[in-house]
Amino acid sequence: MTPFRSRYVERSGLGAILDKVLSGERLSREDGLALYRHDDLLGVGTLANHVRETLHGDVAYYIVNQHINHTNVCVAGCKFCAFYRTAKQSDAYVLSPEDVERRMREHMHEPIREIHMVGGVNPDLPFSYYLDVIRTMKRVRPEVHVKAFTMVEIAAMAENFDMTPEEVLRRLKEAGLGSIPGGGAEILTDHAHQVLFKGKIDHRGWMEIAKTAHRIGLKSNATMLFGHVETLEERIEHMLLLREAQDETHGFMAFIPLAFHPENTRLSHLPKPSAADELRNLAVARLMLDNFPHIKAYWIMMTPRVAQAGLHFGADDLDGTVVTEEIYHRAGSMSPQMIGRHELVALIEEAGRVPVERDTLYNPVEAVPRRPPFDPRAVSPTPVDAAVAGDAARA
Ligand code: V47
Repeated sequence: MTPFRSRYVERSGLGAILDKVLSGERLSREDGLALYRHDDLLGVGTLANHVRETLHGDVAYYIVNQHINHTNVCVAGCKFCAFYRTAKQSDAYVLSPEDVERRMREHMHEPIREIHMVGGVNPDLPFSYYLDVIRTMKRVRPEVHVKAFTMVEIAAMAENFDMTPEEVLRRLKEAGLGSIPGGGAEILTDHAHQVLFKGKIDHRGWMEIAKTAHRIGLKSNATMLFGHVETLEERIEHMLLLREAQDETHGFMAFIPLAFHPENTRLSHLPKPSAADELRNLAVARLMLDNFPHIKAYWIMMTPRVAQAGLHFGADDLDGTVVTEEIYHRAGSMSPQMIGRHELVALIEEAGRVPVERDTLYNPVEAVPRRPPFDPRAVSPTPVDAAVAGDAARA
């Protein structure tokens, strides 16, 4: 960290946490709470930015992907959700494998590397539906990585089809599943579970399935839905549970804080979290989750501009181009449904970072930076750093 920045962090009253960060000491529960309560957001952001730059230099990742929500029918009844419908409602839907194929074929001209598929807990679908949908996606685009079905959906499949979660995961993997998205975690505490989403698995169930997936070689992400009924203590508890699990499995790729969008939900009276709160959550996550390689500023949720600022508050990834997203748009998201690859690249460059297109597992697809790269000798090399350094040497 530059002397100017470390003086700034010290003067803002974060000297003790700065010392821990610089010496690589793990932050405690109390440190996490202090970061949430500290009144100087820029001080917290400067600390997080230091960790982010130590891990990733100036690189910011993006992916060209397509989101497909296969059904909005759901029996979980989560209070924060504007997306779900009961099977009898007129706008309830299920996409058949043929519908999924049609949606994919509309975008065959784009270099899509990932399909991100999540949906409701729909008890009317047979297990063969999930296998067919995955096989269809792999037939239409064999090179595409299928990141699909939350831990909650996996748990429901195990229960409905009388299988263990491991059996479900193994069979989905055999059909072509590549990894698991991070949804359904919400806030991993009993209080939040009771108040908001008692119709689905609690933190024990979510974590058990995440660990099982990791054990059989499926990586996953982890989200945190914040800004509703949870306390700051619960946000830290959520992160500590994830950090502990990651020490055990090393299977999480990215952490994604999701700000609650209240519109059209049963909690529509609540205010939407501020942009400052969104930035602070990225920063606290980057500092607390010292064993998570990536922190994602999900632009579709945060808006492109706030996500761009997030690249200086701990985030190293903006996620993807995202074609037709429904969960947040039903809940009042004002973001566009899709931005082109060039716009994503421009957003990253405008933020003073080096865009690197990645695949789902964070392997760089195209490691040629458009701006002069950061000094690779200043940080420990990641695969991307090494690729960037190699390109610079060849130029
Ligand atoms: O679990 C639902 C959230 C999640 C609302 O793994 C809401 O790369 C805000 O899994 N306001 C599903 N959030 C989305 C998801 C995801 C998204 C982006 C990236 C990845 C990844 C995964 O959406 C749900 C829930 O936490 N959600 N309703 C709402 N009104």
